[in-house]
Amino acid sequence: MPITIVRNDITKMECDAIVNAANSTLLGGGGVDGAIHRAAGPKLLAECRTLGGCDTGRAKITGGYDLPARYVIHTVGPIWQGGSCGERELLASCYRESLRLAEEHGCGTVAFPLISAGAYGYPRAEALRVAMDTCSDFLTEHDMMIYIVVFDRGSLLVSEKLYADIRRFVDDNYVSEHTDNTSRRHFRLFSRAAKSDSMGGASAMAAAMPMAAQLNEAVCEESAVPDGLAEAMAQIDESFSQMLLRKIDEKGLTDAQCYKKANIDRKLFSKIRSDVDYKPKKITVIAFAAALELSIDETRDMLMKAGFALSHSSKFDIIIEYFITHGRYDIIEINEALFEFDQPLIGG
Ligand code: AR6
Repeated sequence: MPITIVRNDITKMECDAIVNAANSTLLGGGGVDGAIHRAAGPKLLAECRTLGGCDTGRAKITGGYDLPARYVIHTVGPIWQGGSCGERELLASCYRESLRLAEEHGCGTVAFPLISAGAYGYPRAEALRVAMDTCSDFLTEHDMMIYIVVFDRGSLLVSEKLYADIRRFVDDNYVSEHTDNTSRRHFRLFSRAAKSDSMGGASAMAAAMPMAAQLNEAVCEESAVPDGLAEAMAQIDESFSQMLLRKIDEKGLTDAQCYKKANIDRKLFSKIRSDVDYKPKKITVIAFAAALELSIDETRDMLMKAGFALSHSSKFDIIIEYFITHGRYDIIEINEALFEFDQPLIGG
């Protein structure tokens, strides 16, 4: 997946480069800057001394020394002054300049902290939005894996209103399903089947397959190929891959427009394109459904082609349903919300 949000200490990230939220002296400080210098060791400071500082919105690169990362890219974010002093453009420039340096040094994976969102006071949700928008713009022209590393639980990463709306939607749907006895029985059966569905693993349907296979075996005892099976197989439905390619054409998108919008990398898309029976992960199907702006029925249909469903027994599914039924298809926004609710992110 080309861009993803993770919760981690950036000094532990095993990337080609990690980015440091530095100050203009480049001689170390508190926050993530202090953590990076501590983990990299004194040779990092020695190299930083040779760089002659750095302007706000610009970036410079050094070795990673004792860090798992090969390089540290030092960038200086703007100090938040209320938002009308060019902070957004300067912050976007930090991401752009860092990515440019990363590319010049052949980096395939880069991890950013939320620059300016600590001591420099940039509101977290807005800082995240600038990070996501700038990185995804960069990815429309370049191939790279970008991690946005969020360290602590602080203020919300999505707007309070959106958070409250989703919370209400989840509560309404989750509760109604669980107050009904019949549904509760269904839920138990479903969740047993779904135990192996780790979003990326076998689907609930696939998990239920052994039972279906046993039944089939009993039915088939007398003849190797039961009557009608060959005919039924000949009428097999359109596959996930076929449906995806058809929908891309119907929406008038190019393949690249679609997979980039879906936050899926080119290699994964090529695999799907070249294998008519490709079995995608659930998070991949949903990312394509959002990129193609499918209705909720079309989304269910596409999920079914891959052996998945949307259920009210899963918070992840309800959040996806919220965004699709509200016609909100921005993958960045969906992922920010999923992250906030501790759910897996969508994409490749
Ligand atoms: N891993 C990932 N993120 C971290 C870590 C970590 N180990 N530690 C903190 N953060 P800040 P700024 C997050 O203050 O706002 C320094 O003194 C933190 O929660 O480090 O750009 C410099 O020398 C926050 O979300 O950087 C400058 O003087 C984000 O990193 C000044 O602070 C950035 O917080 C720069 O301020």
